[in-house]
Amino acid sequence: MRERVVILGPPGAGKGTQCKLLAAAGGLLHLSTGDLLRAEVAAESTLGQQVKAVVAQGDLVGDDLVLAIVRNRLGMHQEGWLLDGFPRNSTQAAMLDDLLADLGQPLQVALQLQVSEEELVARLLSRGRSDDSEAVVRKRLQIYARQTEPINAHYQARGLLKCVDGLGSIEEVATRIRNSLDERKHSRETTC
Ligand code: B4P
Repeated sequence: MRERVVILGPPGAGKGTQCKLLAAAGGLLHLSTGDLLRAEVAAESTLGQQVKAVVAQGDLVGDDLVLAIVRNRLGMHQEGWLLDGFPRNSTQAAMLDDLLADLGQPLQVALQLQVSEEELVARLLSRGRSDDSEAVVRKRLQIYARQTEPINAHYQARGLLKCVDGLGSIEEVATRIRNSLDERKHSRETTC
């Protein structure tokens, strides 16, 4: 059976970086809501025009809009998948539970990448994306602490949460993630 995994963690934790590796190795769909929103902005679509300012300021895009994007993609894909950047708050977590129940595709693991704030700021400022100025990065970290981090408890209560140290080289982190997902197949123990 292919894996169905949510990757959680603050901005700059390396969710996108690690999902690309995992998806390539395991033949999984990598669904990044951030990438999909940036693609809409780049295409200057009607949707892109709506979300451009929101993303540039580091705020979260509306829940219904993001859910519509995820629903479309998952509905077309019955095999394994990695959700990167979604859910981002408790409303999106509840929406995802309902969507996966509708699709008959229960989540197997919510994997949280852990990185110190100092390292996150350094990574994001050196990446230099247009929403990576210091003020916007600090705002995104505050929104993460207020709205996204609390959803770890949602997954912990269901016995689905796994935590992985996101510090170290990209290859070291990838090995830790792989080991954590492999352990998961043999045990339902939550390790955070
Ligand atoms: P995202 O695209 O999700 O961006 P992110 O959290 O900044 O990136 P990520 O954690 O994936 O880090 P990455 O691998 O790139 O969100 C952007 C915006 O989109 C949000 O602010 C919001 O406006 C909107 N949005 C997205 N999803 C939404 C939702 N569900 N609801 C509402 N709004 C939503 O790594 C970062 C950097 O670190 C890279 O330069 C990378 O090379 C480097 N790096 C990675 N691993 C490293 C390692 N081990 N060591 C050193 N550097 C490393």
